Amino acid sequence: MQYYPQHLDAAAQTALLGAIREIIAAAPLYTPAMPRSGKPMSVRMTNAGPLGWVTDKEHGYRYQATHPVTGRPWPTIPPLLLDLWDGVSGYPHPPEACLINYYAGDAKMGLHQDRDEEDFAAPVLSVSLGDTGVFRVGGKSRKDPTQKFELKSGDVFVLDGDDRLAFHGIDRILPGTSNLLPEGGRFNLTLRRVTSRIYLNS
Ligand code: MD3
Ligand code: FE
Repeated sequence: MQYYPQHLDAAAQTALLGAIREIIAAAPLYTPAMPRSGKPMSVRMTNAGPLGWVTDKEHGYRYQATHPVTGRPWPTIPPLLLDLWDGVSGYPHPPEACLINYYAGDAKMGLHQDRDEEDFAAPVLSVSLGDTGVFRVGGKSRKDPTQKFELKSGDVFVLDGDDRLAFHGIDRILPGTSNLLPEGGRFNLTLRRVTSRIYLNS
């Protein structure tokens, strides 16, 4: 994996936050639920792009073209993020999904693999904004030892190769570690390819 600490400066973070606020105005954060149990996740989510990652009790983890609550198509991915993908992903086709996770003070995300995409050859690009997140990453088996990292506002991560299927999660966020969000908390954006099909002219 490639770690770009503080890749986005304060001005770029503010610009990106503005773009996220616009996405949320059109596609509000909603509370996803775990497959089968229906247990609500503590992280709230929305998406931008042709496809978005969603989960609910009835249909579980999946990508779909519309917001599960409003039924509308997701807003487009901001140009700033498409440029970032072009600059650091090393992948010659644009992302199809931008998942926006919002962690309020007490939110966390358990250890998991990202395997709802068809194409594991494409990297996943992550951008952190706001309060620091305590990130845990291990190996391709749940039993592998894990390492902790602090993901700070402006940090960019590119997960590719073997790391693409590593178990990972967010143990907790550290409230009061950033002034970017007046309401506190942390945004994480992940850019992904979902399908293994490449369309011309896109
Ligand atoms: C390591 N999000 O949305 S991003 C997720 O901070 C997710 O919100 C976390 O895990 C967050 O699925 C972590 C960093 C990240 C993303 C994808 C990975 C780390 C990864 C894929 C493989 C290994
Ligand atoms: Fe993940």
